[in-house]
Amino acid sequence: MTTQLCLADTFIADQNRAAQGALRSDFAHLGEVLARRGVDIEALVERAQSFRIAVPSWGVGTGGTRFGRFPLEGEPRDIFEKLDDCCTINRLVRTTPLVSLHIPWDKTNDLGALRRHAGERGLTVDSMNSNTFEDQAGQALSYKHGSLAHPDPAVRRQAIEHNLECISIGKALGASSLTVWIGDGGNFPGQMHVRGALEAYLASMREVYAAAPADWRLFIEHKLYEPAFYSTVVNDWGTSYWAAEQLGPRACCLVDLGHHAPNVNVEMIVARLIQFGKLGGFHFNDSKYGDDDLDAGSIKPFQLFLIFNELVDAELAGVPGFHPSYMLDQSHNVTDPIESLMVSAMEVQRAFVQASLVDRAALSGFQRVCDAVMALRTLKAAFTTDVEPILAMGRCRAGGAIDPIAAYRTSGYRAAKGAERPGVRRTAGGIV
Ligand SMILES: [Mn+2]
Repeated sequence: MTTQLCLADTFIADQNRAAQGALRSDFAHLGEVLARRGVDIEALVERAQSFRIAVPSWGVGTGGTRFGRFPLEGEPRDIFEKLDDCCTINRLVRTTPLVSLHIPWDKTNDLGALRRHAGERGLTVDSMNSNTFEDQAGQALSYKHGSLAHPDPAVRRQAIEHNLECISIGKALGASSLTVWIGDGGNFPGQMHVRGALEAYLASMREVYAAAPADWRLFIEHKLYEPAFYSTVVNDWGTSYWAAEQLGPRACCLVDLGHHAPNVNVEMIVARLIQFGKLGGFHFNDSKYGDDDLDAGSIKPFQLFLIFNELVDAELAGVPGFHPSYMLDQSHNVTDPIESLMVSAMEVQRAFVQASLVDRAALSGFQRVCDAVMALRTLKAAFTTDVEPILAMGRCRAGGAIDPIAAYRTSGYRAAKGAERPGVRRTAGGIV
């Protein structure tokens, strides 16, 4: 195994050898099943291989909770080492050549070296993420009571300048979007002037929007609650949509699956944002109660499928301006983050391929005659199809692993990094 760069092609090929016979057999069988449904399995492999999703730089470190943090051996200590881990993920799953960065956590004084480091590992920076939800060492003014929506214009100015710096760093790294999530909100009724805070936020965002390059997009990420528990300034998709409309065509909405009240129909939100031309992208994860940041598909795989049903439907319908960015946003205490990110990338890809299997002509027919039973059965026929041989074949042909988790565990990567990266200092978790 090569630990200097990433996992070697020869190692992955060796790992695949034993599983290749079973995969060929499963793939041939699935091909026959799908052929009876008029579906070409090779077209689905191509679709699976075309799927791209970004991993978050903050996700390769162990996350924390309000109660504590339990570092893992060999955690990356800076953005260069984070990219090494991202490279390992991509080499095994082959769908994650994109990385989202978080400033100031990923700051470096040599952006040229960082861009080269990413390029040498086959990685591209997609979205920059600003951070005005915590204070940094040496920072002049505190974000304790807000940032872009703070009542004090001096704090707002500082938060605007931080976002402008993120854009500037992103330009040097070849990024194409800025994702803004703010922790601004109130914990007590009356603490914050609700309309005034949103006006202040919008005024701040106008400056950020104006500074973003013409070919960039500005993603607005809403969140129902946390860290503020009574109200947040950008609390839901309606507020996000309104702000994006006010800002202009390059501003759009980002949906983090964990940022809604329990039982909210997220696929409806997705469909609405598509229809209104403002769906910018996703932070995929899963949750039972709140912003749990569990691996995608852990709790509600059918919801994930239904979201992709809307996305694939919009893609096939050729909805103008439809090109959402797919990103993961998760960070854990109890798993190896590399394994969790691989699992999530594969689960989101699985939902994409399953949604691609929906017989849309049949579904449309059942919708026209109001046949709810057959409409749902049409969706379930796609959802219950085990597309794993398609995903595995796509990975294998692209040089990735048939079983990425098994290959990763066999590689000894974590233990090797434990030896290479002693003395892990505290790195911030990501709960946004
Ligand atoms: Mn997020």
